[in-house]
Amino acid sequence: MTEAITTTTAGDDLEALRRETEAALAAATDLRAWDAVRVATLGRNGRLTALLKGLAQVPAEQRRERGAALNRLKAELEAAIEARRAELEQAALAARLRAERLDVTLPPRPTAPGTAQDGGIHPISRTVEELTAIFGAMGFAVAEGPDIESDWHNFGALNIPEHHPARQDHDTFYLPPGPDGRRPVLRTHTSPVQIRTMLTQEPPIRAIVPGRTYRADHDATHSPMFHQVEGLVIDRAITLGHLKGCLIDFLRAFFGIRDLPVRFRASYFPFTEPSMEVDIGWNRRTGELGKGEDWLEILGSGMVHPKVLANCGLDPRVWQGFAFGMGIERIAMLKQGMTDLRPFFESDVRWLRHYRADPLSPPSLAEGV
Ligand code: 2NL
Repeated sequence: MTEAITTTTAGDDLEALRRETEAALAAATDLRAWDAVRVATLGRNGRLTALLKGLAQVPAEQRRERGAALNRLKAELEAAIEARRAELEQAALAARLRAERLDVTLPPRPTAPGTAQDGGIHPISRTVEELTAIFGAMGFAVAEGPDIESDWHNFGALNIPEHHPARQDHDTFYLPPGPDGRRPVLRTHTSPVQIRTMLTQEPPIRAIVPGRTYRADHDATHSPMFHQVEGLVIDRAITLGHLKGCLIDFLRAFFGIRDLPVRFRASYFPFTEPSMEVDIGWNRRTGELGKGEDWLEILGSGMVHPKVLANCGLDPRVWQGFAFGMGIERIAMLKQGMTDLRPFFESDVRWLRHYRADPLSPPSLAEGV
């Protein structure tokens, strides 16, 4: 071999090395095989390395030309080897991406209850899902808004003036004054979201607003952070009859009692006129809903006050509607037979395991929520 090199000037051996190396590279279909070709060519004992070492034995008059040819070949082979590496790495990556492909849209596999990895839906979230399913079927859309509100959105627009006793009743959390000198509040009800909805959307409006609300109050039935859902319907000819039908249907669907007794009782709210509190039939002694002689207050409602409509830029001679509000913890507790509100926010896993809902079984009206 060395003999052949030293006696060749035409470079046939270099041409052969090029062809053979290129063929070996093409035949190398993985990085291991590729590396073997690289070592066999450019390695310490590689064929090209041997040719370069042999240059010393080449007669002086041929050495210059052969040296240049060898250097050209070296550059070409290095480039070919590098190009093949890139190709194989690309192919390996593509194969790996194909093999490790994961469909993140597949539903999770059901796991045995009580196993470490199983999760559940918090009863507040579940109740919101149920409410949304029921009102959604009646054509209501969900609206959301900020937890930190201006005094005007939380009180003023709702016809609750500066020194109205309702402000004291709300046990409001105030924040430090903003640049305008006014103190923002943590919303004491979700009504400011309905104010924002009326300010930004053209009627007809059918919205429900589930969300967090805040009042400085803490005992077995009050938490400083709790949840409400309010509803709002605005159109040209909405009446108290619509309010009653809507709420009776909702309460019967939510509690799953087809003939649940529902009573409307005159009341007062600054933002509705007339206003009505809504009671459902139950047995005070056993706590059973739908049976017995007793009444349990469950929510507040009324026809939106003309001043509230006007505050939101709606002409009360054209538009009217109804609104209602209820506490989510309260209706969840009644449905589940819970007696204390505090565990909702204490994150005790034993309580959560007991009251959680199955994430694979969302509420549906067909089965009864
Ligand atoms: C209750 C009573 C109620 C409303 C909330 C409302 C909102 C607007 C205008 C008029 Cl923007 N009314 N909301 C109306 C009546 C009652 O809630 O006891 N909630 C727990």
